[in-house]
Amino acid sequence: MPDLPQFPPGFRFGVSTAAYQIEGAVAEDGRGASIWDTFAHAPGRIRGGDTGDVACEHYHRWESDLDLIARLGAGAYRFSVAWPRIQPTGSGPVNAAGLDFYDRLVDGLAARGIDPLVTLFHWDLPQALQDEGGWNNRDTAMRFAEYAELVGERLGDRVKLWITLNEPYIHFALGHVQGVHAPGLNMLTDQLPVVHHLLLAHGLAVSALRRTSSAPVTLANNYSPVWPASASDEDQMAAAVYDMVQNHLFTDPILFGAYPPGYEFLTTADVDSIIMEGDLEVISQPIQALGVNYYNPSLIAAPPPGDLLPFARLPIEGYPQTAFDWPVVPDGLRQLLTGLKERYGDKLPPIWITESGCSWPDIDDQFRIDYIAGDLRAVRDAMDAGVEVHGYCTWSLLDNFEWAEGYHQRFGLVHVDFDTQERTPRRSFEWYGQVCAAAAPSPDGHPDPTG
Ligand code: IFM
Repeated sequence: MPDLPQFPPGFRFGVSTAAYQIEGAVAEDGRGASIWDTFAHAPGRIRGGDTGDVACEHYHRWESDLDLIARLGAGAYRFSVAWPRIQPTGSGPVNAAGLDFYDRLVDGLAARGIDPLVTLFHWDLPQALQDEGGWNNRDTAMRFAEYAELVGERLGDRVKLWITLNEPYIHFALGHVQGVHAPGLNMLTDQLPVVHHLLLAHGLAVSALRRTSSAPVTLANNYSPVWPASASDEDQMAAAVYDMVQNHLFTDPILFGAYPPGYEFLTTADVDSIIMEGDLEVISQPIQALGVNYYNPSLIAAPPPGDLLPFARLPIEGYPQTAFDWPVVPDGLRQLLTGLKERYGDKLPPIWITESGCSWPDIDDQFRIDYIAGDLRAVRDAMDAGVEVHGYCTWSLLDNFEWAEGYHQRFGLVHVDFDTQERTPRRSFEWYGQVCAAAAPSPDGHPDPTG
């Protein structure tokens, strides 16, 4: 093992990706359009005019990409299923070719001894559902449950961990409030329906997956420890609101069966017209793991006078910065993990770090090695403080389509030349391979991801 603390037997190391960011082949084999196809093709939305049309051509290169994961020696691969490949318009009969693709992928992983960890929604909502109101429409949650059932029926015998939603907070905040991600909305009031329907979709999908698979189910939230900018009442208050929205809004309803105090500011409507009787029971049914994505803390101050948001995010200075200008604060991961344990206590299921990584372009990327090592030490520190963590997936296997930043940010252990599609493992690939190789098997040899 490189210079890192030991992880307990059975702790898993993996890599993560997502469909729209790597697959390409957006018009092949019956795939329908997603909100990201529409958004990326709208002028001025994505840096450099990039789109996910081709991305890493993973749809065609999946076998050699799985060979790379096998060469890395990772025990788990987290990928997402593109809903518009399974149901091109988000409802109705299955598109067999789409489901067959993921079936082959899962079999390909099994053949290489890699556990599939499957995300059902990594932001690529079928455009036809957006045309009906998207997550603002309660019906989208029902459609998501049907989609989850279709995928569960087909892959449920082999998947090792289900992740219903990826980062609902980011999808909500960047896609529906700030408008810098698809679907590009700027909803400044009445945001609660989007939040609630995402949570309801999660809950209904848990039921669908329980009917079709015995694998554990979770969702992956992007958490960020919140640092108030000062001790002033105004900054403390703004920080508390921010903490509620980013860290509690998509977790309290699931683990406590109730929205966090203060959530009502998200709507001017009567909340009972949005949260129907029985919804919170559906949302709060047991999950067997909690997915944690971590990138950096948030420094929060009171907003400038007249601002529409109740908080302001300030830059964090005095730390190294990634190529994306994100501060590198590994101890933030320890803070957030111990904070989750403090808040949720016995209700907190075992944690999987479903993402952690950085944008760094060099092939000789000591920066990324240090970054991942820092986060792994933070995870180990949190475990020593009593937090149960079962696995760690780094973001990402490959350089890929980084949403509004197009191909300008490179998060991969493997460099991708987007002109030739040539893959070149970075130095971090070899290093992370040593981390994976040093993982101690569980006493029974091959653990269940939450076992
Ligand atoms: O690329 C994204 C991923 O899709 C979701 N989590 C954060 C990553 C880096 O921005």
